[in-house]
Amino acid sequence: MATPLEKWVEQQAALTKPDEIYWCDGSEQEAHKLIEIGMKREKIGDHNVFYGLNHKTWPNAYLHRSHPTDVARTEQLTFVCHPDKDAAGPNNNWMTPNEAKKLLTGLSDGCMRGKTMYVMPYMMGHPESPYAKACVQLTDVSYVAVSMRIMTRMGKNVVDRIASRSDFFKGLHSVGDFDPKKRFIMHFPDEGLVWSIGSGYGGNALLGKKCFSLRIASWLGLQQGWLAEHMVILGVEDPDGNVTYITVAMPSACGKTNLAMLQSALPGYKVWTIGDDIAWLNVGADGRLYAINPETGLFGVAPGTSNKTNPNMVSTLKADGFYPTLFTNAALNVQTNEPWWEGFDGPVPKNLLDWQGKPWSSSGGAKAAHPNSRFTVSVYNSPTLSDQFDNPAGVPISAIILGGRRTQVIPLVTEAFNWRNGVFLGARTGSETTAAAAHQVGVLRRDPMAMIPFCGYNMGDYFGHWLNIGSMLKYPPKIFAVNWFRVDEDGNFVWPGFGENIRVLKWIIERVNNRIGARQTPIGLVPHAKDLNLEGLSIPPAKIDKLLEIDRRGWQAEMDEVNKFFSQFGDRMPAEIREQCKSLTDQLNV
Ligand code: OXD
Ligand code: MN
Repeated sequence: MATPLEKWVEQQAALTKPDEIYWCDGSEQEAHKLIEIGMKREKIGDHNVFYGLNHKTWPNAYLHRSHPTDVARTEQLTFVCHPDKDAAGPNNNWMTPNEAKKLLTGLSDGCMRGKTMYVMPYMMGHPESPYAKACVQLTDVSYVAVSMRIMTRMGKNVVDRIASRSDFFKGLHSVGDFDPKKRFIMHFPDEGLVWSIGSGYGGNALLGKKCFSLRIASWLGLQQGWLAEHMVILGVEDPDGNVTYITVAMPSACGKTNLAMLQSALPGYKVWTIGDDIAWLNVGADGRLYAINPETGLFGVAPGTSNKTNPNMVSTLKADGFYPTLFTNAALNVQTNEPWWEGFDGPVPKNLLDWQGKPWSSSGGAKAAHPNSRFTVSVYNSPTLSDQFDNPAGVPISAIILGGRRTQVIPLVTEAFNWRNGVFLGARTGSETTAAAAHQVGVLRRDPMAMIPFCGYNMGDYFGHWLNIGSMLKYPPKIFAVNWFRVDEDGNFVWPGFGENIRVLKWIIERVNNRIGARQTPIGLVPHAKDLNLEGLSIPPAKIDKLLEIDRRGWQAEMDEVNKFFSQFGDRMPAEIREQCKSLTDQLNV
């Protein structure tokens, strides 16, 4: 008799009508085969799905060019379909589940004709972890199948694990005909289902990532008492060999991957990578907060990545390890057959094809690599991989950092007074937008806990859930905000960032261990300049003071925006957060 999984696959095939159904086993041999298919048979527009790069300098690396209209997450086409609109909240696009399914059924009818349907069984999280989840995604493009093998633990064993159960998480994906008017990424949280059509790009198509591990998982976390967050997980080893585990929430393209693989500018410190994008946070039996990274790969922004900004990432990309490494919408150096992007090491190569495969010249002003061009690479190739990466229990978290990209107002680092004040600190976070999503770049938007595009339910309820998690913790982590992006009057970044960010992490660890004091201000605790190790940096003291000052005028304007943002959530905004907001506003106005 067919299992629920087999029946579900049959039903989706009856709708989408592929020529062939292929069950992935997740093996390396299979990845070779799928890449061959992508290089020879499957096409997107005029290009083959994969193009082989120079394997002497970039072992196992392939270039993928996406459809030119399909280069970033499309938040405006992403819906969370709870039966009740208020459950989705003003932070999500919403349709009733019935309406959404009717629309998608029409668009999906026959969408895989002439193609292969790949069936991908995968785990999010280590299979032995009590927090891991069994999932199955269907897709009609080899790029997504190969990417999912890098990003998740894909394998036949997941089918055995699901066996006759029907509570596995389901993802139906088709690139359709790439028509942006027929592109939708729909979530059905109560059914554990994601249905995505019309896009082959990252977060729209690799459904284990944003769709499942954040939007659906955040909803599961609300029901079950845990958190799914847009966070890096890292271990900072001090010169005595003690490792402190920290999570860091930042919006897309704000340097999370660089932070996760930071090469310390301070001698004796070392950063160990556990994750660069997603953390699932659970309350442990000992009353501490434990984090696992449900993913196994890094889907990072290529532009700006170099031996100067992130040497560990360059080593990861060039490692001859877990197969393969993919570049999406990078430029191509025709002479050497190597990928290239703005901000990479060395001079700009002479003969470049741009991200669409057309000859490129700097005189046109357009970038050669797409600003949101990406790499997809296994975390197992990273020289900084933590020995705790595969620990099914996760790592105990001592500090949570909630940050954003802010050229003005927000200090370099602020510590919340306690967990509940930390929830307010996260809730009031804003960030200037980047190319990771299809919208205008550089506009300030509120982005609480960097979750505005990813929270699968009403964000008012989300703040309440954070407060509840705090009550469940005997040893809550300390909560901080950071901002690496302040600029001076000439528009230059004041803080050097990258490997120098260890100086801020060091201050945070010292605060966690109650080794140093801090200055109390209405917005939180900020460092005494003397407690920041600035040895070897040439930033004038006046500029450091500026990074640590409380700009009262700026904060008053900030709180006006925060009040406006919070008011959208009406009564779903916890009274306690509203009160903290009022109290801070009053203090700033005296
Ligand atoms: C990502 C994103 O791809 O946040 O991680 O956009
Ligand atoms: Mn992300």
